[in-house]
Amino acid sequence: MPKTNTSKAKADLKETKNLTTTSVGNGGELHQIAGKNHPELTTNQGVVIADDQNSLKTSVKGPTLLEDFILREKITHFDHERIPERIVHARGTGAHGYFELTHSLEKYTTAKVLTEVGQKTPLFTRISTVAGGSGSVDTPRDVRGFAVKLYTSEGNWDLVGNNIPVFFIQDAIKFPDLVHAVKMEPDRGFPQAATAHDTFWDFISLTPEAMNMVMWIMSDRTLPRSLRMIEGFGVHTFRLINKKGEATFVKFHWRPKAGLQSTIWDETVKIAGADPDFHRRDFFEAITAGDFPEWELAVQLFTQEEADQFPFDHLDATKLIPEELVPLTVIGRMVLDRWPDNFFAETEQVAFCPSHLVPGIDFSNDPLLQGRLFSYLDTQLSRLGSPNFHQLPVNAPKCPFANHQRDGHMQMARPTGRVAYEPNTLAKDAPREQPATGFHSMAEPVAGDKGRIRPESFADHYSQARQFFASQNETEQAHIVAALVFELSKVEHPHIRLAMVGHMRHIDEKLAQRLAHGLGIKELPAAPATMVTVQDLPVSPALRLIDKMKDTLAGRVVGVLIAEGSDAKTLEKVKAAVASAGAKCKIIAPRINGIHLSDGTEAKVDGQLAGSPSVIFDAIVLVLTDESAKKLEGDMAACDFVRDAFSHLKAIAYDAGGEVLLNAAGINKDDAVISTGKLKDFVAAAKTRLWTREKFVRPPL
Ligand code: HDE
Repeated sequence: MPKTNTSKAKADLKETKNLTTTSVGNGGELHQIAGKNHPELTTNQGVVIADDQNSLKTSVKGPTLLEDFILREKITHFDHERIPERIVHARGTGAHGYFELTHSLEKYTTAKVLTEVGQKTPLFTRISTVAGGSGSVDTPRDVRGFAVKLYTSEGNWDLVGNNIPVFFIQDAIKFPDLVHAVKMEPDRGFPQAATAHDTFWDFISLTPEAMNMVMWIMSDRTLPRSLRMIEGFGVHTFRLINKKGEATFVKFHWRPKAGLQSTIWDETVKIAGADPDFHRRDFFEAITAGDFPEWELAVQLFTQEEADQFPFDHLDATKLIPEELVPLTVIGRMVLDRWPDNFFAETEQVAFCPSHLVPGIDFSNDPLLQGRLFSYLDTQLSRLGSPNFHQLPVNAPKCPFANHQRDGHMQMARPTGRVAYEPNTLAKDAPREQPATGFHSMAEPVAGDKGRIRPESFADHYSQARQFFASQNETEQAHIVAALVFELSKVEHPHIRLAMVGHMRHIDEKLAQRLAHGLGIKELPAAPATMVTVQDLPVSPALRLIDKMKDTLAGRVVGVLIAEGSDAKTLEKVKAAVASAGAKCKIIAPRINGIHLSDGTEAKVDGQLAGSPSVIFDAIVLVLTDESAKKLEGDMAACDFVRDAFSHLKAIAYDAGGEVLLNAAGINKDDAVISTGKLKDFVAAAKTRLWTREKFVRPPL
């Protein structure tokens, strides 16, 4: 080792020694460096730690001693930091908030959370993807889980739904098969978080009941722009029970105040690389900035008699009830206004169970729901390792709770007294059942033969899928076709592709033809036999996505590309115009520091160009000098910034220098490529995507 290095090593060692010898818990040098009087660092047994930098060794270069209980405690705890991730919905983002009732459902239910207008019920919401592991990206094509735990005054009510109102299967017994088919293939361990592979489509092609859901997942509903911009659905039919014990069926809908907003597939794929945490970061930034995500809670209410008239079974989770048939009534709002203090303690340990409900709400006989009532409690036991998971702060009810359950792993409660049973005469203050106010299941008469039976009324697998596709506009239909072509082109087995084209013939003959064309299949396969005739249900505009996008820029982000010498005044005007529309600008430049504007001031840059592609913005602005634009012409990151924004149908504003870059990137101006002289027009264009541009950048299949 050269002499200088040796002396440096010695100096380092000395420095470390100095620090550690003086860093004892009662205010040593380290604490002085930090400049604060920190609390003492201790072991889990409360012993103050003198040195948290070095393990205990026999001598300065000797082996580490087993005796080092401080090291062993720290490492052992670390080794056990992970708990089993959720088998599905492992990747999720959560936040605290409240539900405020604005319209009483007193006529239908006794549940206070749905009858006490103005009451704010605290809640925790977790939104997730389904297929990927907890470390997977935020933006695969996937259903989003939408789970809400309401800490009501009568106990916890978990409404564990999805952002799509229907599901793949009708009976819980098929769930493990569905999940095994969609997850990474077991022999190779890939693909992660993707449906575009053989086992998924093999299973689907043999499961006609999944076809309605297939239409939904191939639509842009599975490519949300933000978790703030998705709907949530309880999916199953539930029941409300009123004072008289009368039941009314209910479906729950969460509708985002920000409206729906999705990304374009090519954009989604690029976002995954640009920012794997795109949704979590967006949620975090919005909530911590005070721009709280908000949803309306709406219900569809109907009676058994009305349900008997529906052209499908309301207990079949592969079907929805069109809003045109049973309109939605808005009854309240959910606001998420607090980011968790600790991701693991709250978002990871939160344990949702559809079986958690409160008096006045009841299950229906949906066989999928019935299976879920078992599964979630079971999964929490394995994931959280103890029947006491309800004692974790994020899971504990906020109303009083007491019973005679005792002991078990990680028991945190310290019940007193000798009585842990009921009835009893020995403890006057022991908890007792409450026949009048306690939870009652609806007294539903049940008759029939026991058996593994599926109702005939569940047999129509195609009509609602057909209705969904027919209800989409031209762009939405084109995206569904493109998604199917993309997914099935990844499938290696031709017979699976053929089978899927066959199913599509029941949904829409033209769709089947376009799909066959996109897959290079010359002859259309026969459509599979059906048990019932496929119906032509009326078109339902409420099933569209683009129509549910809001004409607003609020809560969105505009990326502004600047470089050396960019015009300070134009930049100010852009910022003001975007801010007055309720959105924010992020300033992007070739360097994070040292970019000077025309007035000589140094610009505050939010992102470096290569690491901030336009896919992470809703619209872009180019504020450049001719000179800097010329330099950027040779930088593919700059050209892609512009080209991707154009290809993803976004609005682009440009000044004179920006125009140089536009030309270099080969952009033909259209209605959404607008001069910075017309910022009002730009803001209007940025509120939506220029759908008419799509045929020029992505010819429909
Ligand atoms: Fe789930 N599901 N699921 N699911 N599900 C789980 O529970 C299950 C279904 C949903 O953020 C698991 O805690 C079965 C429909 C969400 O923590 C597990 C069946 C809907 C979440 C489970 C279904 C959902 C889960 C895995 C068929 C929409 C995440 C970890 C009968 C209405 C909740 C866990 C969170 C999670 C089982 C079908 C939504 C294994 C057996 C339908 C949002 O218990």
